[in-house]
Amino acid sequence: CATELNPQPYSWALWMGCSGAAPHDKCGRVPVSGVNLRVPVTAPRLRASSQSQYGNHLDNFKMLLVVSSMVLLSFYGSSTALGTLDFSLLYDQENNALHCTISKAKGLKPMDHNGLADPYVKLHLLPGASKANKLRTKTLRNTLNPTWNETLTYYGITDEDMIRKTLRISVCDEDKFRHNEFIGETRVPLKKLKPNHTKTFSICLEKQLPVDKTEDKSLEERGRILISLKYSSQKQGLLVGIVRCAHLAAMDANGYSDPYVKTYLKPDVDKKSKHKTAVKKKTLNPEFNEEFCYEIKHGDLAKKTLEVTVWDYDIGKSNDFIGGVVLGIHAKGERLKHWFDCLKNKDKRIERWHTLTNELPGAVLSD
Ligand SMILES: [Ca+2]
Ligand SMILES: [Ca+2]
Ligand SMILES: [Ca+2]
Repeated sequence: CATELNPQPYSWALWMGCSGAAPHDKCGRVPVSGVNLRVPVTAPRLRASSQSQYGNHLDNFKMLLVVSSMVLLSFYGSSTALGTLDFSLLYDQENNALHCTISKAKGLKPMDHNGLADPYVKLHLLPGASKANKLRTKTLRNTLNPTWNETLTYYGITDEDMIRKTLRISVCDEDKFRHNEFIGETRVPLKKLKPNHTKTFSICLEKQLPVDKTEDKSLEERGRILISLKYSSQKQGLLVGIVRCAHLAAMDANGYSDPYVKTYLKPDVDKKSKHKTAVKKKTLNPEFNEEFCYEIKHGDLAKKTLEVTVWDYDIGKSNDFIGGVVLGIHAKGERLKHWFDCLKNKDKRIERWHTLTNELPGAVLSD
């Protein structure tokens, strides 16, 4: 391609365009030993008028090549040699599950003195990064080309999550005596996925991306809860089912919680609406399968809100609040829709996943 150069536009873009055959892999890396500057062998065809002008152009061109190659080396040599990652994602809509299969990484950046690393992959759902929504693979020792073939699953993923959330996948190096080190990451907005359709990715890891400043930090996710609602005309009441929770935040030093769930139907004038499930010991994914009945006329239900909170039972000190959710006509999104669908469909049991957050607007929390 060098012979086709015109003397005037010796620009960066032209050089880049011309360097299509230059050695670089799909991550844009230029192997240091293989840097091959394509200085034109044949003189460019010139319309220029004088020999001295031509000489100047050639000097400028050589200078530009040298500068370009230095820029290229420092840019690609350091920043993108982080490695590649292969994974696939599947949103199982019916079961509200997001399956993330981490296959393998290649050419990871060496992180340890022996020129190798001990890589593992960490997943986060953004916004709302917290311990509760973090999943990780096992660590593979002393390798830059790890094969995990591990499937990590998020349960309780709603269609709303699929529109709103981004999956952050990062590769880190485990260290015994120091903090684990970040190697590289990638982010997938979940709206890119079609329900029930596996999508395969093969990406180049990037440097840590800045956290989105618009992210709402006031509400932190603390896990998910599967709730069923049914207005029973036979019992003249609302049946609230606490089915199970997933990915709860750990509130004990052992990395687990001892969760139980409380429900209130508010306003609660005679303080009789409290119901409590049993405590499940040492788990972040408890199954409760308990149902409570609130006797209430169907017509009065629209004015009420259902407050559901999850707690960690502790011995010898007050229990820790894990997270909660409020359903009612003043709620938003899935929380409003679930309540509305229940009011509209008498005698039909409607089960939905909800996100638990660290705060409940307008609620006074007491254990
Ligand atoms: Ca290490
Ligand atoms: Ca605790
Ligand atoms: Ca506890």
